[in-house]
Order: sequence, then C-alpha cells, then structure tokens
Amino acid sequence: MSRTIIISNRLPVQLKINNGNLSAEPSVGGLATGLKSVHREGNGLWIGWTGLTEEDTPKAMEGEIDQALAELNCAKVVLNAEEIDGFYFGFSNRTVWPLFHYFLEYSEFELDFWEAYKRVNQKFADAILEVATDDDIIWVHDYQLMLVPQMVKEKRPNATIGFFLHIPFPSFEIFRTMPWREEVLDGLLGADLLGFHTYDYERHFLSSVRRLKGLEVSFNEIYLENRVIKVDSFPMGIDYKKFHNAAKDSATLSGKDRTDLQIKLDEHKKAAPNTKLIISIDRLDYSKGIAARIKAFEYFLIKNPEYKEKVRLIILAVPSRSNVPQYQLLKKEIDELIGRINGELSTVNWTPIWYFYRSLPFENLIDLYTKCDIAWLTPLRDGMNLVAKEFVACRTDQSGVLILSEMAGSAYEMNEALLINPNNFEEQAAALKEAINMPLEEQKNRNKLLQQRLERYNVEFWANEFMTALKDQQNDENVYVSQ
Ligand code: GDG
Repeated sequence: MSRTIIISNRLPVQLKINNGNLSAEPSVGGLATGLKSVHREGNGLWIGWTGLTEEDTPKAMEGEIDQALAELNCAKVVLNAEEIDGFYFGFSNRTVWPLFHYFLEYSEFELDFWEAYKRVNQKFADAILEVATDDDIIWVHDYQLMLVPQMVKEKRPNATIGFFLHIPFPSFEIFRTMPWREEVLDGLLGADLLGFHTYDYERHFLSSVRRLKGLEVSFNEIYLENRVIKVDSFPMGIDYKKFHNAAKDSATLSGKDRTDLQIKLDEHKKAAPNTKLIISIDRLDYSKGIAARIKAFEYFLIKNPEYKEKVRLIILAVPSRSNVPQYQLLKKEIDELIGRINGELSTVNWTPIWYFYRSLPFENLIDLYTKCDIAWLTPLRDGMNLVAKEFVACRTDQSGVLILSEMAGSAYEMNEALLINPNNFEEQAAALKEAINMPLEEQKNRNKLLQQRLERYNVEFWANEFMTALKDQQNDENVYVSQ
C-alpha cells in the first residue's frame, strides 16, 4: 500500500530532555498544521531532525526517543554539532538563504559548507530510503534539502517525489552566481513535482533549468529522457479558523483570564485613545527589512511632526539564527537605531517605539494582532509572509489596515492591502498617513474581501492541492512508462 512520507529539516515535534526526562510536544507551526491531514492519511510518516544534537542526546535515551517519535508517526535524522554548523548555519543560512533573498553580498561560497550540505542531505535521503518503497509518495520541504529528491530518485526511480520551496527562487542572474548551481538543479530535478509560492519563483526556476541544464521546458513541464517533471505555484495559506477563533476568544476574555499584554494594551488605549498602534512582527532577519522600516518610521515622524504622540510602533523581533554573524550585526544595528530614535524623538508622555526582542506565546501574538490599528510589514524579499495573513484573519470586526511590501509572496494575493516598495520611504510615509486616516468603512471593505480569500485558500487547501497534483504525477508516470 502506498503511503506518504513528509521530510523537512525540523520535525513537527519539540523534543526536550530535562533532568533525564524526555518530553515530546507536537509543534503548532503553520507547516505542522497544514500537513496534519496529509501526515495522518494512511500510514503516514514524517522524517526530520529533532532539534537535539547527537552530543546532547544520551545514548541510553535513544530507544525512548524513537518510541516517543514513533507514537507521533515521526522518525529522526540524527545530526551532530559539526554537521549543524556546516549544513544548517553554514550552507543553508550563509549561502542559500542570502542568495535566494537577493543578498548576494552576504552569500558565502565556502567549500566546507557545501561538503557538509551534501553529507547531511545524504543522511536525510538515507533515512527515507531505509523505509520507502517504490509505491510511496515522498514530499520534501525547503531549501535545506534541495539535493534530497535526486538522492532518493536514483535509488527508488519509481517512487513519486514532490518538493516545495518555502523561500523565493531567485532570478537566473542571481542563481547563476552559485558555484554549485548545476548540482542544486540536479538535486531538485529528482522530484516529479516542484512547487513554489508564486508564479514568478516558478518562472525563475524554469529559466535557470533551461539556461543552465539546456533541458526542454514548456509552460510548466520539464522534459527529461524518461520522465516529465511538473512545476507549479501553490501559494501557502494559514489555518484561518484557528487565528480567527483565537481572536474571537481573546475579545471575550474577562478579568484575570486576560493576558498581561492584553491588559497593558487596553490600559494604553484608555489613556491615549487617539494614539494609533502600528505593529511590526518578524523573525529578526535582514530579509524582513526591519532596519529600513525603523528608518522609514523616523522619516515619517520628521516629515509629519503633527503625528508625534499620535502613533506608536510596536516591534516584535523574534530571535533567529543568532550563530550567524549577519544576524548578530543586524541585532546591534536595530538596538542602536531604536535607542537613537527613542532618545531623539521621545517626549515626557510618549516613546515612539516599543521593542520586544523575544518570541511571545501564541495568546500574546493574538493580542498584538487584535489590539493594534495597523500592521506594517516591509520585507525586502519574502517567500510568502504568513504574518500578513494572520493579522487579517484576526480582525474579527474587520477593522485595521495592512501595509505590505510588494516583495512578499503574499502581496500577490492581498491586493486590498496598501502595497508599498520597501525601499521607497516617501511611499511608505504616504501609506502610513493613508492607513492612519483610513475611514472604518473602507477598512472593512478591504478586510472583508481579504478574509473571504484567506478562509477559502487556507493551509489545508494548499496541502491538498499539492498532494492532488503529486498523486496525478504518480498516475501519469505509470501511463508514461507503459506507453
Ligand atoms: C518561511 C518563509 C514563508 C512569529 N512571531 C511569533 C510567532 N511567529 C510565527 C507567525 C508565523 C511564523 O512565525 C512566521 O512565518 P512567516 O511566513 O512570516 O516567515 P518565516 O519564518 O520567514 O517563514 C516565509 C514561510 O516560511 C512559509 O512557507 O511564508 O516567506 O521565509 O506563523 O505566527 N509565533 C509565536 N510567537 C511569536 O512571537 N507563537
């Protein structure tokens, strides 16, 4: 019987060892939620790294870990600290991530990183090969595992393999700079179906395949000697109901059940009812354009001093990849920028920027989504950007304005937002002004349309669309072989 095997760098479970006690909590992220139905189907299996290094895992606990994972239909790939350094912090996040987000100057082409990437991709492929049969459907996720499809296809030519890239695929002119560009394409071409968030990423990929591999490419098919690969866009959605319902519940909480942040935000609203709250939520990553956003906010306040004491920017920057030097530099830049701007522009009654450098519990995230007036998201490049979708889903009364960078994949589906070029401060200042003054009726009209779309094209829809296309490939291939 055919089964579906999902494979991603991290498993959808959080493993922790505390004083020799193991806990395994299913994680609640978007990917885990979206793939829940696929994972549960038949005899599904999810393979990935647990988040614990080999050095942190006592040998005596291996059996217990395997058992706990097996109960959640998961299996582990074990990585040691050196592998994580070269493969994850190295090639994945110092070579691929910057290059694919158009930060060519940050991309490091280190042979050692590449070697580690190959070795670890082989480890993931071996973990699949150990359990997969020819009949299985295998769905590989993201930029950390781009060599896996070919490594599996070589050994299991009849298995059906899908690959989804969660980040942008860059234009040919950027991609061609990578020393191992052909090997990366060969890796991806082991798949039978390749999925991207947007049509543009798909087009860039096809262009690189045609120009670097000289393969015949049609509208959305690549012709190899013995098989046809399908390429398509599948814009990822969110768990709309989860966010919408959480926002509804949070609105009805009373007394001691309200979170500290909710109480603080309510107090703030009471004390300064005319102050508009603008939120900015991202992982602390240079691709998210946080530093430029802060500078644009300063530009806005200096150009429009009448808004001083009338607006406040709340920045939630979630710590991320802090082992990578670029992220440490960015953290320092943001700390200094906020310190300087708050120092220069604050008044006795007002601080322009509130800054949280941490991850907040889900309930607090919902507080921010629901209690602010404007969400301001200005990535310089972003595969999709789910925060934009989550903010809109949480606006149960349909108030609120989304200002969104046109460089985010989500901008393609969110035309009713105020779309801006994150490099254009003038345009951003104008959008902030428009958002602050937008009549409630217009906010509702825009959000109503956005919400209808988000509810329909949710994360489950995304997973089902991909799986249906992959299963079609499985059937088509049989036809193709028998011709
Ligand atoms: C990659 C691509 C693509 C954020 N802060 C907190 C928190 N979050 C959650 C949000 C959201 C997720 O993290 C962030 O997702 P994004 O899509 O915005 O960005 P990346 O992490 O860069 O994701 C991106 C995505 O993959 C999916 O394909 O959209 O383009 O870069 O879900 O809610 N959650 C909690 N506390 C926080 O403080 N609990």
